[in-house]
Amino acid sequence: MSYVTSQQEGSILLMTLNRPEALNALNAQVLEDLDKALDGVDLETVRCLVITGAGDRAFAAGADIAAMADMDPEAAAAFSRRGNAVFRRIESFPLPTIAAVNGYALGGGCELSMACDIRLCSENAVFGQPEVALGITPGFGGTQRLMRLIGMGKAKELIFSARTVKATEALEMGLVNGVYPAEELLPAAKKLAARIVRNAPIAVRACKAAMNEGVDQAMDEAIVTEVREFSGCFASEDQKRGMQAFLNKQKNIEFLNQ
Ligand code: CO8
Repeated sequence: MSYVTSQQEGSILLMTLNRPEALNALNAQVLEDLDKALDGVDLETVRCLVITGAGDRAFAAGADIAAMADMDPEAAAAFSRRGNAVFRRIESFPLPTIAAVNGYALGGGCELSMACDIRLCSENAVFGQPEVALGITPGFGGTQRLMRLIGMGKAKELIFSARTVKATEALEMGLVNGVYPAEELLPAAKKLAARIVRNAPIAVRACKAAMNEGVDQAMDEAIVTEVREFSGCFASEDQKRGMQAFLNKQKNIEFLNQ
């Protein structure tokens, strides 16, 4: 029995946090199972990950408060390091990732969604980093990723006040890319994934690497990163196929991931 289930549909892998009785709260076992689910991704056949939560109430309502209540600073550091390591692995995973946020994404749940490349959410979604109301800081990347996504001022407002935001406000502040009625969320995430996986996988991966690396670099260094990723594509079969197809006015070509 795992707290994370994986279901492959063509070249899209749907990963579901499966602990609905606790609103998919993240304890050590859920983090472990998430890590194992990433180990199990077949990079030959999967081209995009969609991550969601089981049930109709929550993506994840945070790190498990019951599990954290009696931690000392050493145990808290170990838990924070573990969560950060798994989320960093998701952020730098060599495939595009979409969070389909179906309800609460609080604390660690918001942090998990932010480790994904793109966030789509349901109309009943609620985002926030309410940790200071519990006497702690965000500990799975929230103090770092929220400000990168929505800007320092807004991020400080939300984190210092522990205020949560509903889907429409999350959309306005750029935290999510789209809001859908609950039943349309997964279809919309899969539709976006299907659009992504039609493109040359090596090029998509290279774009992700260039953007993830470049965002923390000075522009002169970031351009070097882009040149590396751009030129690397020219060693692929798919670059030749893609460009030949254009020149031959061929449509709907299939990329080989080679
Ligand atoms: N941890 C553990 N259990 C949870 C959590 C959680 N974060 N959230 C919900 N649950 C459980 C509830 O205890 C309840 O269980 P039970 O039925 O056994 O009592 C069940 O899920 C359903 O929840 P509620 O009854 O509370 O449902 P409501 O509809 O009344 O409320 C809320 C929904 C508003 C989402 C509410 O559950 C809530 O406020 N949850 C906590 C949200 C929160 O504060 N999240 C942040 C947690 S801290 C964090 O994520 C820090 C990350 C970094 C950690 C670093 C490590 C050191």
